[in-house]
Amino acid sequence: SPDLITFGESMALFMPPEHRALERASTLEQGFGGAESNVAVGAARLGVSVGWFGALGNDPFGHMIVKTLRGEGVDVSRVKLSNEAPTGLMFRETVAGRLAVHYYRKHSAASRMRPEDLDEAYIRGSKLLHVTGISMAISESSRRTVERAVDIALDAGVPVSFDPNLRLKLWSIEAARDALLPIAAKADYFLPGWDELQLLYETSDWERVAERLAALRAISIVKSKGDQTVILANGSMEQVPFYPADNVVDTVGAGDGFCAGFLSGIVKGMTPVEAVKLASVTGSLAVQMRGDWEALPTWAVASSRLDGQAWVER
Ligand code: KDG
Repeated sequence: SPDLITFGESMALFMPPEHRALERASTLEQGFGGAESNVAVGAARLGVSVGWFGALGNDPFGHMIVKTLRGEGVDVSRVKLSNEAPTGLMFRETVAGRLAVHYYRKHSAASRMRPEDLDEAYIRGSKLLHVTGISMAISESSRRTVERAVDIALDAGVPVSFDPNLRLKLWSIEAARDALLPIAAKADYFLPGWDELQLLYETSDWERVAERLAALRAISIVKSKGDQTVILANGSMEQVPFYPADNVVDTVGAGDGFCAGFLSGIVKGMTPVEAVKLASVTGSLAVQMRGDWEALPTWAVASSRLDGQAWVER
């Protein structure tokens, strides 16, 4: 098995040319995204052995996704191409400066994922399993699939990483709390944002949130608290300032880029603080191109940023 394994729904992504609303666009740029496959691409570029799986439609979009991931060096040997249901779609536009995402993913192939579809040996043979709350939101069977995968990993002594990835377009905050908090309680690495924590724990009081996090067995990485990342582990707290992001073009994917850097650092044997520094570089680079994962750096680029090396332009 690859060292890092993740799974979830990836969707074809369509975006109008900049400054156009979808209603008025006559052409759309095609790409794809999905929180977990974004992480997989990021890890592969950093030189980590990584596998992503999920169900896609046996259709042009499913083929585009699986071929691109394979080309990025992600192991896609466990991907299922379904003849019964299509690849999910999403459309993204910026209206009056605000991002708007439109999902067409109900009854998609991924939403039909079932626990029985999991290749248990593949998970047991890995070194780290990464799951996110999006797969718990898209359907009941997909939620059970995440729960089962987490149990398979933990039973086999494989650490589990969990990004809640709260998407309130997909479910209510109450349903999200019921599903996400038990996984946060089981995980080894918990990677929420401060905005998500306030919703999950129903308070904006940092002290109270920090207490809840301290009660978890996980190392908690609060990805974004102001312009810092906060690491809570074994009763201690550390803060790592963000790596500066210039040329911000598209902020979607920053969190996944961060996770890709963090998990890659952990797989490479870094301490959590070192892994967060790498994550801060990868997250800051993720936002500099349109699309979720296109701008994620190779190891050569990320490590030169970490070392503060000057960039030789030509
Ligand atoms: O984190 C980015 C994801 O939100 C995006 O790629 C799409 O997976 C996605 C989702 O369900 O929102």
